[in-house]
Amino acid sequence: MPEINVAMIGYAFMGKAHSNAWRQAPHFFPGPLQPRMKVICGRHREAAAEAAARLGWEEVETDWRKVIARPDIGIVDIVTPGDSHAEIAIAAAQAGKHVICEKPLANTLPEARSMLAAVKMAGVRHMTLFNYRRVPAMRLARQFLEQGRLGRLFHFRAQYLQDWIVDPEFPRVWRLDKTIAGSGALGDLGAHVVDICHYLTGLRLDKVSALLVTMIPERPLPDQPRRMAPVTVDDAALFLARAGEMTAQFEVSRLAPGRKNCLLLEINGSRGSLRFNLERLNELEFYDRTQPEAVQGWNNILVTDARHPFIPHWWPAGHILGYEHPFVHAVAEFLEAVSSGGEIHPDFADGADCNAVLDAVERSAASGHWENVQPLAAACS
Ligand code: SOE
Repeated sequence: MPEINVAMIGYAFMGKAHSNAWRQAPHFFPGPLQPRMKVICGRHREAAAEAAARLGWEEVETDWRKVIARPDIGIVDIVTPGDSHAEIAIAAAQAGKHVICEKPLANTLPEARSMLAAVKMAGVRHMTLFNYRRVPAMRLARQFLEQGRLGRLFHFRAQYLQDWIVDPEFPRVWRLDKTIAGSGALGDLGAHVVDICHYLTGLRLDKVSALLVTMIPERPLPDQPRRMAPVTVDDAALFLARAGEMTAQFEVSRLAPGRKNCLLLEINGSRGSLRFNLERLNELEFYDRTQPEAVQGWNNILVTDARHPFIPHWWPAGHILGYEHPFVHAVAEFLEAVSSGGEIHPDFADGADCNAVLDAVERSAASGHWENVQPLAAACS
């Protein structure tokens, strides 16, 4: 089977999730291309070497430019903080590499547009890794929506809540610094639910009215706990949106005690409704109004049967999946797209669509008015 060498730039939390995916994909989704975990890249050699040994990468490099210049590398997987996504992805595309990039695609809309233009110009395959699209229950939900089982769409409702920065003594880590992270809960959590809204409904959010709040404006520096530094991103974001006639509402926060990684969705249509909770990710709730009235009620579907998406590759019915599996699905489908030259979603256009919504949210929070989501530039279409 032909091999393709993969280089991963970055090695922290997402580096662990992606490394596991590269390792597992060929075992559970044997496909046309065998990925080889060739080189991992990080600025600090010792830490990168430790990650390489633990996560299973063959070589270590400290300069991503050297990685991209290597002719033996076929895929570049970017898991660094958002401030370096654009530079690395554009250089990788220009060097003819296929590119995977963690979400959000970029810290700003202009950067996202340049990234999209670069991959299109280079003719390489590209993917924004919104992992939740490949939770089996999410793909099943999408099938229901495509089949018209919800009818005319009225409302999309999403909350994504975490609690890891509730303590005011929690340090001002990079995710709380706008120059590195771009935004706070908005880009980190809001990006996921905006993308899921686009994915499930097939509609694009077109206008928003938003509020961004920072409740804990300064925190101790990680390496100097007696010195305080300003938090320059939002702790929480709330926004209303429209996609044509459908209304959408979003609440994302990292200040919600008890909510660990709680992504809740509800979609209401003329024929029924869907509900999903990421902390119960093997389940999808469906209310079908077309059933006889006497039996109408919420059905809780355990999405672990062989007829459900992705499941035949894993375990027998009822043997549940977890957080790491959607990353495996993403990598396996990306390898297929690289091999066939076919389309893969979410691509950089989907990533840029999401950035366009985040951009409108930031403008609306600043202006206090409804703001239109800018369409992607014609140059990118
Ligand atoms: C933030 O805590 C975070 O790790 C996000 O960055 C991920 O995208 C999300 O999947 C889980 O939460």
